[in-house]
Amino acid sequence: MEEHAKLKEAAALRGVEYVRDGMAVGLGTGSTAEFALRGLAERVAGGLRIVGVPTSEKIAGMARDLGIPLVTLEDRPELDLTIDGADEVLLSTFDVIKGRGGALLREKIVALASKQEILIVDESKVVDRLGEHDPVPVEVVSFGWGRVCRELTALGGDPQLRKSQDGKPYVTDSGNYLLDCHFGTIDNPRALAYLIKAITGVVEHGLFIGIATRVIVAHPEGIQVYEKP
Ligand code: A5P
Repeated sequence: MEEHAKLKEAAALRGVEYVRDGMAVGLGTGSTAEFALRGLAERVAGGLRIVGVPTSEKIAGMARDLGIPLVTLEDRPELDLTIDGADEVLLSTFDVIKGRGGALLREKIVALASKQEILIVDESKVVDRLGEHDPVPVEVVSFGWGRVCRELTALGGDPQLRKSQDGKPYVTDSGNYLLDCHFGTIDNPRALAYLIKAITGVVEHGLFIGIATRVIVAHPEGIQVYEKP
């Protein structure tokens, strides 16, 4: 396994240690979250009794194949914890960008239903300012997406419609489009989050503000666990 993947796996397996018998667990999306899913499945095979709420159709399918029992948020409106990856993390505030994997809407709904949101990342995800490397993905209804683009441009976002490999617009699990917005470094993520959410046609965005409760960062030298500041 390449070094980067090893770090993702190390962070994921540390995250899985927080899962206890009887918990309802949000199952994140992305390559790091998939390592956590496999770690969780091993514990389930060993007798751990949990139920999971998946944040994407892909993770739901993997969880079923791995033997992790699934429920919906209607069955379990309050979850004990969620384990998920992230694209950029600001450790000073726990503000985060998520959504490169396209699952930000369900990820945010599940995170908000959870008492704890545990983020598992390799050190490359830790930034000094949000927006350093990654765009902010914005999920929008497909009808009139061009108009929303203009509003996001007015906010300085330089939105790009995300495309699938076949060149057609990428469609999320909830049937929406994604606009990847390149704001550059973001001075005030909370204010930007409000401004984006206020645009009619926006369903949700990838700025996760005040949601994460614990961040697990894997470095080549070892793991560091950060609690909400
Ligand atoms: C999925 O929509 C994203 O929010 C992921 O959590 C994020 O892209 C991290 O992905 P990796 O773990 O694959 O880096």
